[in-house]
Amino acid sequence: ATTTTTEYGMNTLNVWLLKQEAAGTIDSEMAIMLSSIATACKQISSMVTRAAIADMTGLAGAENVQGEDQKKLDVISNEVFCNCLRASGRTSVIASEEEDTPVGVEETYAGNYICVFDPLDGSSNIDAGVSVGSIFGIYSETEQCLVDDDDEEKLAKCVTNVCQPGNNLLASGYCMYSSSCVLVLTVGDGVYGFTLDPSMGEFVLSHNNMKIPGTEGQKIYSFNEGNYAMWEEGLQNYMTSLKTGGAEQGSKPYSARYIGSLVGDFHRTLLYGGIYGYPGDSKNPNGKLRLLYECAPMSMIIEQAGGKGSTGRERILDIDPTEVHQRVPYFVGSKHEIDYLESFLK
Ligand code: P6P
Repeated sequence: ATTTTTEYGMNTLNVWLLKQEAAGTIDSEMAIMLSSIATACKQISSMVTRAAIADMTGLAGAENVQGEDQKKLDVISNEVFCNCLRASGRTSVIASEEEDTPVGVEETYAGNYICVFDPLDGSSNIDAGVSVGSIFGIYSETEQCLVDDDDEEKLAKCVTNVCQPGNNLLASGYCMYSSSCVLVLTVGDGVYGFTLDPSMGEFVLSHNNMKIPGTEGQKIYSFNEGNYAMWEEGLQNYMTSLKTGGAEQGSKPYSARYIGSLVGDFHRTLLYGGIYGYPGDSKNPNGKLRLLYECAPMSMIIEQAGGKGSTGRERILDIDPTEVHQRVPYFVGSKHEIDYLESFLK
């Protein structure tokens, strides 16, 4: 008799990483980085799930560099990510949404990767139990940034020099903390999803070689339409066409789905198709989302899954950052949806 295991059931993240290393897709250094990030995500998942019980909801009483009120879990999630990356011994510099400037890892633990991340995106949803997520990107340290780690400005400049997504973003991913905890990542060879099995504390392969649906996908648009009045005219015309074009052409009109949490809205778009957007507007011409640790990593994933990530006028992965927390208008989703959107913004 032969034992049968489901194709995914026993493919834990660590087994998957060892297989990728054996196949030469990644080296052991990257395997250690991703395993360390997965450990951070497991810890954050546990804290998010128990937030209301462990008095982890509410404000931390401080603001981040973005001028946003930090939630308790923002601060703690950031510490968890930083600690796991330091312990990996493979990280040289950390750039986080929750850190004013990039942070060098002490020499003894330093490695050759720069890791950028938003440790807990969408945390304004935490108190309501709505899905939130962590987003990360891993760049190879092509310059010795650590030599400047006592000069904040030089270190930040080195990070933006190194973190050019189009040619130096080696891996990216997100972990969604929702009805299930799903870690989705790419190392440049397809997109893979791992669902946390709390009964054994392991991420297990659940979404093999993910591809975003094309025209066969669901007609879903995901925007905060509360900002409609501040949008440029081309975008307003685009939005109107989604709401009326379908009916006029006799086809099913679009559905609006907006969680207000990038990771949740992105994950649904990746699985079902459609478009998510956080446009610039008359108040914030560059929108709200950050290039380095939100739009670039998410755009690497969507392109590896056959979709597109755009500012509406430019491919996200063609943009070289000029400062760590810079914002860009962001549209992401099925290729035909982004192409249609861009046709209104010419
Ligand atoms: P708004 C969360 O704060 C976030 O950065 C993204 O996760 C989310 O998509 C967006 O902002 C929501 O912003 O202005 O619609 O509340």
